[in-house]
Amino acid sequence: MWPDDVADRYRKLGYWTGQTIGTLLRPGDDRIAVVDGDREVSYGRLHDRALSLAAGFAGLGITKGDRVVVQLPNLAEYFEVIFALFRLGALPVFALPAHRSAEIGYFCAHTEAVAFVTTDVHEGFDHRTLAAVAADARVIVAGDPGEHTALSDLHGDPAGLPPGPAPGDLAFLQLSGGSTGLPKLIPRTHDDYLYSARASAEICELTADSVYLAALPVAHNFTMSSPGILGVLHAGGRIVLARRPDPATVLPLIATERVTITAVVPPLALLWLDAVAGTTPRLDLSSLRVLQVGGAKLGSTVAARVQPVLGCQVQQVFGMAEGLVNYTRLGDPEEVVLNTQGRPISPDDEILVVDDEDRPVPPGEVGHLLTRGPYTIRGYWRAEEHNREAFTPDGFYRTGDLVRVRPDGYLVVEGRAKDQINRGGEKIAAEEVENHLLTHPGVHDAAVVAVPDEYLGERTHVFVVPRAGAEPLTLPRLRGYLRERGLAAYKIPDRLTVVGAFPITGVGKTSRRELRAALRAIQEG
Ligand code: OOB
Repeated sequence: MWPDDVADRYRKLGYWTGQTIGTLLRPGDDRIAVVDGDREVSYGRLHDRALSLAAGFAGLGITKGDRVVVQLPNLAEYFEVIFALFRLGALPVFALPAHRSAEIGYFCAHTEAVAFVTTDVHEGFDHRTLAAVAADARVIVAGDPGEHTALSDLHGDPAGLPPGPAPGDLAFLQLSGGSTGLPKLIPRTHDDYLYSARASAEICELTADSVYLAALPVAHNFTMSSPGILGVLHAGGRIVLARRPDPATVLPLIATERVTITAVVPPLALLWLDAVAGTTPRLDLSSLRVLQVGGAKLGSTVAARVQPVLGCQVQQVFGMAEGLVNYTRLGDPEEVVLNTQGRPISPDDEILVVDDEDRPVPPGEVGHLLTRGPYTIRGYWRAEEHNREAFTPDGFYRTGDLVRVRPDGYLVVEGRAKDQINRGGEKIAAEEVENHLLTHPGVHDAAVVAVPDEYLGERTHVFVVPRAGAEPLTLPRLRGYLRERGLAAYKIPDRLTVVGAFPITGVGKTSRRELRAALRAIQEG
């Protein structure tokens, strides 16, 4: 957490307003907050439902500080669940719908979760089967609960609810994209997170007339607060939920719900653009004012197609769940919007661009991005050892991104120094996948690297050294193996090369980082 003097300064500067996220709900307000298919939930009803669910959770013994793993797709229930937990001061741990037993099992165990809230069946997968790895967590299901607790049965009388959390308290744990063997958890407070959502809503010019389409998973930081669902609730606008982000689902929703702003990752932008360009007669997408694109680098050619094809502005968003978010601004010249990843939210976001020895590079040159500020964490949750590497002694977060800062203060992302694959915005930690591969009886050694991909930006390529005498390793077999281990589908390697040995790097050392770099170099020819 922030040193006291720094926290005082953020309060004095008005960034931290001393409110909790729950204050975004508006009792008695009949305007629609959330649209989920034919269900419409008003601000007032959401407030009431969140309180009655908080009472239900409290009845199960869930209390302040408890962790609750939440894995819900874009459903109206998501809102009552998170606001109920916020009210209690219990901490949601935000899993993604794509996570499977490997991830959910780890989140439940690592956070010692008291409950796991999920759905019945989504995209053909029965999430109730994950109960097997939920350890001691009570399993609560939105939809058909099977043998578990039905979310809908939990609502109770909120009269005797205990006092809620303080604004400086933790609000939830968000997942890090990660570059380590096990995913790290990001502790965000009410004060810091509300600031980023509120400031983002201003930057994106949200008003009570804004209609935000949540196409990406609601629990991701982009959808949650950049400006996302919390930014919209702050502005008093309306959130429309898309169950999945494919053009056939989202384009009709944009037309019928008169959506004004939405957020996508670059491959989705491309998919939507191609779908709209190929559609006759065209749907009426005239309500759309802003298409936000982030999570991975957007090519300027794709960016340039947004205005002519969709008839709206493109906004580049370069953010991270650890904090710092950069936006191009709505009135920015085309050159800026097409070629940069934006500038920070806050005048008090501190940006350092340094070389390998943490020395500042000359202005305008590429280097490692370090950052500190009023909504960037000072450490991962319960990860003291890793924090010593991931943060500088004076509290800067090492983003792992390589950037340059233009004279106008806008950032351009030039690459990455972390051992991560950014597969169309979905982050994969090389080491995490390698560790799973190393448990395979036929695998002696494994290295996972990113390879460039026209559509996704990057895909995963795994190099494997087989164990002598083992059955031949094939991509389908390894993929099947990883799926059986319960790894999320997006982490399962796209390509495989079996090699006799790994190249010895220049210094004769085989650090995994150098090995990955060497393999990537071979791969790229
Ligand atoms: C967002 O958050 P995360 O935590 O899933 O991933 C953060 C990482 C960044 O460190 C960077 O490596 C990459 O994703 N990234 C981008 C980018 N936006 C994110 N790289 C290049 N260009 C961009 N525009 O991805 C996230 C969080 C909040 C808002 C938007 C994205």
